[in-house]
Amino acid sequence: MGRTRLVSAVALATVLAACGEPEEATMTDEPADEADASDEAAEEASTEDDAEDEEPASDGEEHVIDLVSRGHDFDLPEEIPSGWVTLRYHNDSPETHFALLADLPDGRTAEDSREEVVPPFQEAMDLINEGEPEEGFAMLEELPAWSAESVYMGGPGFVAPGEVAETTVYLEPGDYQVECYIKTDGRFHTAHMLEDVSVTEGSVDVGEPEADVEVTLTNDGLEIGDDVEAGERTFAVHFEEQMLHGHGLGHDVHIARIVGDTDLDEVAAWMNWADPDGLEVPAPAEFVGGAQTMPEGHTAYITVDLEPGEYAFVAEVDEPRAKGMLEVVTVE
Ligand SMILES: [Cu+2]
Repeated sequence: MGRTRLVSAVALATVLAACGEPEEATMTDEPADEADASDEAAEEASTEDDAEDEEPASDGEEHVIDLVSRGHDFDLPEEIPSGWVTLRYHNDSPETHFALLADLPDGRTAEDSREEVVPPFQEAMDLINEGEPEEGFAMLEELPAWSAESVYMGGPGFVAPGEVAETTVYLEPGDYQVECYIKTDGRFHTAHMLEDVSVTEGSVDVGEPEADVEVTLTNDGLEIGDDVEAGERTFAVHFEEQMLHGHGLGHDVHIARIVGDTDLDEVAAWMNWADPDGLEVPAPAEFVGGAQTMPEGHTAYITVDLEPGEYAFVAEVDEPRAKGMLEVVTVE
């Protein structure tokens, strides 16, 4: 689970009072660090803009990094070059997973997260599962201050067993970690699915991908710009606005095939990790990828091979339907 503070709708007011601006809380909830983190985020956004200006449009070339899960694990390179990177995630395991990158504060590693961040989240979840949500959310007071300085920088969304998903993001050099916090029997996968990855200065000369369909995420919902045709399609996911939702995280988007027995109410309810049934395997739908949460102003690209049929585009937030963050698309 992430470094952003966990908050329930119940605990939201308390946590926000302690943490400052809600919009900033996805990047930092320590007032002393707010300015630094904001600057950093602004710098990242402007660097990305520069890169977009300077680099030629992609001529189909990609820099692909393969990630593989065979169980509760990640197999990936220790180092990847900065720039536009396509993360191709092979889920060779029997459970749904994802691969979320976080840019860690200087000097921090996945080991620090394992020791100081994962345990309070698991204890919180255990208490929520035991019917003690207030005590559970209180556990998140135990999170170390540095954890709030991590910045989620996207990555492949939910991927069903046996599927391969591709998500392209722009990565600045730095020390990152990759994690999955799906749950099995109430236990976050993060206990094992949490690895360091270093993004190095050696920038690769690959342009920004070209999209077939634009997807826009604002605080008012998700919008899909065009009709979607069957075949291999690339979606540009624009994080036009970002906010802290009731479960303590920003929004994102995941794509699920709707088949005969897919229950969209069940899919919507599954999107809240702080619910005992939320993010618990087996997933209620066959997910084929997505774009994990990023700060406002960033864009991620999802490339997916779509068969004709219906698909749900849904954000991993509490109450995605009420928030306009669950859209059904007919692919023809
Ligand atoms: Cu997982």
